[in-house]
Amino acid sequence: MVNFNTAAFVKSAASRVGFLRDGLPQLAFAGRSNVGKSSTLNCLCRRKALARVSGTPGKTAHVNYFSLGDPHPTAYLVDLPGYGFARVSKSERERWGRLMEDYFTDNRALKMLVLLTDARHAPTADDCTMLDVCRARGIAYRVVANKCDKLKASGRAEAVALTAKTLDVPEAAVLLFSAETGEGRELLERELRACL
Ligand SMILES: Nc1nc2c(ncn2[C@@H]2O[C@H](COP(=O)(O)OP(=O)(O)O)[C@@H](O)[C@H]2O)c(=O)[nH]1
Ligand SMILES: [Mg+2]
Repeated sequence: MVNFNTAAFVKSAASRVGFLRDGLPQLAFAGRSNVGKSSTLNCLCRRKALARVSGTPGKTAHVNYFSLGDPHPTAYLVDLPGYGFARVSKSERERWGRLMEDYFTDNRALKMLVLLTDARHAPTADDCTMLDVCRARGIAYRVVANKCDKLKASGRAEAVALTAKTLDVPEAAVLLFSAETGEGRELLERELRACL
């Protein structure tokens, strides 16, 4: 059984020539810049700084790979470049689009895409596009509404409903999560294990 505690950084790819194509299963994490992708990876792996947590989103996009399995990798966690940051140039956005397109093309090793959203806000058009890509390519996905520690207890059901409605998924596809408190971690871990 794959152990998330064994995660180790493998490499950063700036284009498809750097992609890992060794056939080992991949679990990818996508979402807007600053939504908490790196924090969620750290939370899953019970590490403080496996993936860098940044307060300054929008830097040059890379696909970051972390291996699971010790001593030999048996799967990868993949931190996909964030999107939706307003202050990036058109050429950077186009580079991001090509990188993502390349990552999803013919990637049979991709077992699950975890789409991270901010539980306090409606998902964006870019988030909807991400799920459309999954649907079009038959990639399994899970919606993780992060930062739920910031919700009032009375706002939780409403947050799930808004997220599900905006993304056009069943409410059961939305997991309230907090990388800060660890809420939802065990469930997400179980689900990720199950698709490896
Ligand atoms: N309150 C709260 N803050 C979070 C949570 N997850 C991430 N953050 C904060 O959100 C900011 C961006 O996190 P980061 O992981 O770098 O986002 P990324 O750009 O998607 O990788 C940081 O200041 C984190 O501390 C969470 O679950 N709750
Ligand atoms: Mg990050």
